[in-house]
Amino acid sequence: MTKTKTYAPSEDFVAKAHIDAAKYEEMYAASVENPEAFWTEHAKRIDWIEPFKTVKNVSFAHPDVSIKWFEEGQLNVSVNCIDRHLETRGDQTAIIWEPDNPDDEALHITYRELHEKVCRMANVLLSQGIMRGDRVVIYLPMIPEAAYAMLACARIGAIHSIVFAGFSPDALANRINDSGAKAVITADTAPRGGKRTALKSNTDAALLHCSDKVRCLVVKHTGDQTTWIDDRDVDVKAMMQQVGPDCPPRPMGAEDPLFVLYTSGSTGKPKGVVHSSGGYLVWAAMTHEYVFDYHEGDIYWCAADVGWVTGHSYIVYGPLANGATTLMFEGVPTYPDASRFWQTIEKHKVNQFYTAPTALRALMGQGNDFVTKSDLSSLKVLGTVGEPINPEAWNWYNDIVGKGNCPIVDTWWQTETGGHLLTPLPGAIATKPGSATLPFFGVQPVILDPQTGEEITTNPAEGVLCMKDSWPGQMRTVYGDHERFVKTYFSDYKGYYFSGDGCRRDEDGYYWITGRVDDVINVSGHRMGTAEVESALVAHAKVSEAAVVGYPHEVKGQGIYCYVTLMNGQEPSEDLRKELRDWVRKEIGPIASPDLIQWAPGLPKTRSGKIMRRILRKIAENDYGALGDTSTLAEPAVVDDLIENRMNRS
Ligand code: 6R9
Repeated sequence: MTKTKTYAPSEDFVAKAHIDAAKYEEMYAASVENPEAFWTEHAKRIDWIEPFKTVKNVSFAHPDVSIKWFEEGQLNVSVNCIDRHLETRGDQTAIIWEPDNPDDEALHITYRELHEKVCRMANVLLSQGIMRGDRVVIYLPMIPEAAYAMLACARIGAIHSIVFAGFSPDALANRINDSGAKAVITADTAPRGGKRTALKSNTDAALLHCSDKVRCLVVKHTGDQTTWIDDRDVDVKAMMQQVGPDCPPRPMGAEDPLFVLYTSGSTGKPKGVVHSSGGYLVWAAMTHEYVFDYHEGDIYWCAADVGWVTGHSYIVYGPLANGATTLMFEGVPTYPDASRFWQTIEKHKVNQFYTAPTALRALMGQGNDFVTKSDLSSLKVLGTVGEPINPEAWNWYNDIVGKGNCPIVDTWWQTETGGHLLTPLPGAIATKPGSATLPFFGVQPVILDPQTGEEITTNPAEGVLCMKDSWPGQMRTVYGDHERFVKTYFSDYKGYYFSGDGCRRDEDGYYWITGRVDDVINVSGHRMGTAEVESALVAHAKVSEAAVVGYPHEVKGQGIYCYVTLMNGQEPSEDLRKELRDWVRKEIGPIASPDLIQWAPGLPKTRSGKIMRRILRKIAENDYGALGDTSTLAEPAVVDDLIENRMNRS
């Protein structure tokens, strides 16, 4: 095997970096040998109202999983992200907001302004009867009010649950109901790539399926006309002017939930991932500083959406806890044209830039001129997240965007982990294209043999990726269903946290994620349960059965491949294909839109009636020569038909 090329940071970079190779070794050893001492020290990076006494109180033992960090400690997350910076950097920009249309004016919101906006928003929530522990659903586009709303909840101890603005009314209603939210905060309409999404009317449609007690708080962002229900809807901006500019922060326990974020799993119903206040904030802030090598005065941009965990940890909580200037981008990478990212970096002199491989692949296909016409000399560190990055995209990012001068941090983590777990530290760890390299402080990854569940301790190794012990940013439970938490993450491999990802460790101990080992697919860096798409399809009157798998897709990483069996008497047609595609978009949202729909007179099943997904995956991958063991198939002829009519012939 040829050895992969490694890329070491320049001497100049290392000299200025927070952490160099020796420091990484030393700190990593300390973090796993004596976690109590290590975290006592590093938890000091946030301000505590009451100190904690117990650093770590964790059991991964099935079935009594319990995860607690910094118990007895009290803090307020919004104070850590705002108030404590006022004295030293009240006039520094906290948030740069770059609107969808580059001709519209960007906003520079200082920490002092942020304080006032968040206090006013918190007072609006209080005026609506929202109290400590209540859930508030946020269904907002990438506008500053999304950050105000998150921090306002944190200020009064309410638990926010953000629903990505691309989700459908049904998906929104399910999340409002599952979390038992008292209010939803939305906007009139949302511009994105020059088009508008009707968020308020989506919310109206969702609320038809929710308790009529749910309040609807509307940010009038574009001023577009919407319906208005007088005794339910609240004009947030108008109300913010009426309430006071100050709101005392509520001291919260370290283990009090900060937010719930729904994410896809291998069953049809998304799980509400619950994150803590203390441990989560320590983790988000510390990883943000070290992984991006963030220094005082830097301009930092994470181009994710606040609807995903990346936006929570690395647009809002991590950067603001560190007193950073964080850029919030309302638009898309290809509007008005494919130079938008690079023009925005030039315009705001961005130092650290963080995006997903799918965006890089899409932009790479547009040619280099869009990049080279922009002045990117401010860049110091480039990051990726969300899916494995293919070496072509990595090299393009490194050579064309970073001009070979910017370390690339390929950060592996999950909604469940709260922040980065496997990642290079840019001044410390030489990178290899496609590898998330080594564990962050306190993280103890193991590779288990999927059959025996035994740890593989030698290199190279391949198997499933688990964690041996907890880290402060770990999720604590599934909202309202601790049993599901235990079953999903701690029952297949007892005593470990199971990530759901396959992984390889090379001879240098570097980790290479190979993708999900469960029925979760990764479409443009977004997690999608195949079961969710299946249940949407079978909810259509003309569909009798459906099976959904992923297949390799040049830009999206994975595409959505659907096998559909129609009800008796229904004829397949192009129109029906379109109808089903639109149906899934309506049921879940555009991100779940099927790429390929194959009509399947029958699905390959075992004699006990289980769909043999392994076979369906192979056919979708156009790799039908190697179907493996088909001896348990009830009706082998079904497979021949599927192969003959396969949709992906590339
Ligand atoms: C942060 C986020 C988590 C899943 C995860 C894995 C994939 C994320 C990755 C990566 C390879 C990386 N993933 N980062 N795979 N390399 N650097 O994306 O959270 O939406 O919960 O997805 O994404 O499969 O298990 P989430």
